[in-house]
Amino acid sequence: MNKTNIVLFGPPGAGKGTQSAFLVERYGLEHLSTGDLLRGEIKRGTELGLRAQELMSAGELVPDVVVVGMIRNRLRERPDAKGFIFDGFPRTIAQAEALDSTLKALGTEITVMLSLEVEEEELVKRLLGRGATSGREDDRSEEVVRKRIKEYHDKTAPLKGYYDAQGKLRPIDGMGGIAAITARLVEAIG
Ligand code: B4P
Repeated sequence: MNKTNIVLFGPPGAGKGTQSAFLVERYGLEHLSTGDLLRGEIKRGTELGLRAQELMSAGELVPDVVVVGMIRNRLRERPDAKGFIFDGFPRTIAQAEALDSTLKALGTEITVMLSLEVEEEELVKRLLGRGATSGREDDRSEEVVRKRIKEYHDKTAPLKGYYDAQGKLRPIDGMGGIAAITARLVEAIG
């Protein structure tokens, strides 16, 4: 089956959530954000949410087994989707391998990884800016924001090599205005 499956990649604050909203509308794809799914669990006060909350507010990643399980369930629930935008997932090599094998079992694969490239000080500025109004605990303190960026460099950035080896990495300049960045993404999707 010919689905379009996009990994929208980048450090915290790179614009993954922001840009996903535009791409989902333009291409009619399903949006799968592990951050949003986890925040939903926290809001509902589930056991999983309680566990995730502590890690997220400390700027750490939630265990692979938790997020992989959530994504697998969503993929199986939507066999007729035109494709998916993965926003904030995968974040570790183990998650990427699990995603590849799940998609393979469903007869499809990742089409492209669009990697938003943004300078660190701009990330900190954006996240603290959101923290001033959003009530998101992990956006409030500079210490936690920098910890999230460090987690990204340690555990998540190596995924660029993983997708590059499959010929699927497309770096995108993520600096500048939101509309200009959307235009770059649309051009890369083609
Ligand atoms: P996420 O919810 O994925 O959040 P994020 O990476 O911090 O933000 P995102 O990149 O989507 O935000 P955006 O730039 O759009 O993760 C939160 C936490 O959940 C993680 O730290 C982790 O604990 C956990 N988690 C999630 N997925 C996981 C996984 N797979 N494995 C393990 N743990 C996981 O927006 C940021 C701000 O910038 C906004 O205010 C926006 O308006 C602004 N902005 C965007 N583009 C801009 C631009 N061009 N110019 C100016 N401002 C801009």
